[in-house]
Amino acid sequence: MSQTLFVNATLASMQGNSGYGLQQQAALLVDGDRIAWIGDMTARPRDDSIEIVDCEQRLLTPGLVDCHTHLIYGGDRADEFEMRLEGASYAEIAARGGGILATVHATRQASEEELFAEALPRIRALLGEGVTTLEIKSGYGLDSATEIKMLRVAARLERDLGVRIQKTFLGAHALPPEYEGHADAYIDLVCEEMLPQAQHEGLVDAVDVFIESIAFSLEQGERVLARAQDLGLPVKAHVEQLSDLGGAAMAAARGALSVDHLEYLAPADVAHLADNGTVAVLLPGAFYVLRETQLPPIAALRERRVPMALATDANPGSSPLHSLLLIMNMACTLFRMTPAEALRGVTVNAARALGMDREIGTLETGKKADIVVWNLQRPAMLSYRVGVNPCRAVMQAGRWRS
Ligand code: DI6
Ligand code: FE
Repeated sequence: MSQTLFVNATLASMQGNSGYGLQQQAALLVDGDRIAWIGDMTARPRDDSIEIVDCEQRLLTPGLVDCHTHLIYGGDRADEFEMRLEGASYAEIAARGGGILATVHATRQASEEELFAEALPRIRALLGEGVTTLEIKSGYGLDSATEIKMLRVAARLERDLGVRIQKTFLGAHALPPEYEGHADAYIDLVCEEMLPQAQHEGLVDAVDVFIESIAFSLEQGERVLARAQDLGLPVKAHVEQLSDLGGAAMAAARGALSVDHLEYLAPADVAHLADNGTVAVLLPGAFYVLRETQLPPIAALRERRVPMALATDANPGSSPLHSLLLIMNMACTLFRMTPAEALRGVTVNAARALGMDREIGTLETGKKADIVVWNLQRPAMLSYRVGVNPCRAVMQAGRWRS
């Protein structure tokens, strides 16, 4: 099995409960697809058969993790972008049958091949900045066939690009037009037909639901999560994005991996996340695009030591963004998070949000060798500079990405 030894590295290992877990003058040994040893340069293994990579003091981090995306979809929503510039709100556009439903229409029309081709440049943009694991949700089909079509595209992206993808079923993302006025009947369909079918095809790693005034009620959301858990699947939820319906407390009480968005989360409800080990996934891209002014309760999350993750929320409506480095900058600039919190948000805490933290998210002996070499020396530089991609090389599970 091949071995690679990184020498003269500055490691942001992300081990420990805060900060970067920084190690200067470090060496790291990869054996096969895993990290086999990390230590001081002076104690490095010396064996002529090992391939040596001299990092020349460059920064090494774990592969980045984008734990919340909707990057498979048909069409675009540039027209709504223009409508919002003329004063229409995101919720008003949704109420008029635009928004998520406009994308549902385009996604139903698109072939699997077209969805794959359209998703490629988006996912490549993420990978080019050091992403080695991402999550992709369904939710623009809202019928069994189209939800399954989307999840198949996600599975094919994983296979063809050699990147790790968590496939999340989001059948309860919006009410499809054919069920208007019959939301409970649609939830029955999601629970009894759509989700079991998608799971039967081996396409579901986790289940999500959108609990919001423009989507589903707390009670409907809970039915979906309960059904998912009956089927043995991990759950998460879009909650408190535009208003406070109490979704975070409900999902956390059910042991959700994460609750996502959270601008309208009441600081008092942060305790539910802390008590249940639920990750707070913050999405500054949607905050920025929708010109939201209500900030998520960062101080309360920090105080209760709730792990905060960050993600692109890449989607055609509220976050047409495909740069995790830009998201880190936004988290610092808009949410006043520290650069260390931002990097934890796209590594160790994002891995936790996917339930994958035993395998990825830190540079640690025994974990998968997902490693990014940056043309940088200091980790704060990742959040600081915008528009220059400092990614030098990416190793995924022990193999260099070409
Ligand atoms: N919240 C979001 O930000 C995305 N989905 C969701 O539930 C937006 C989806 C879209 O506008 O297409
Ligand atoms: Fe989302």
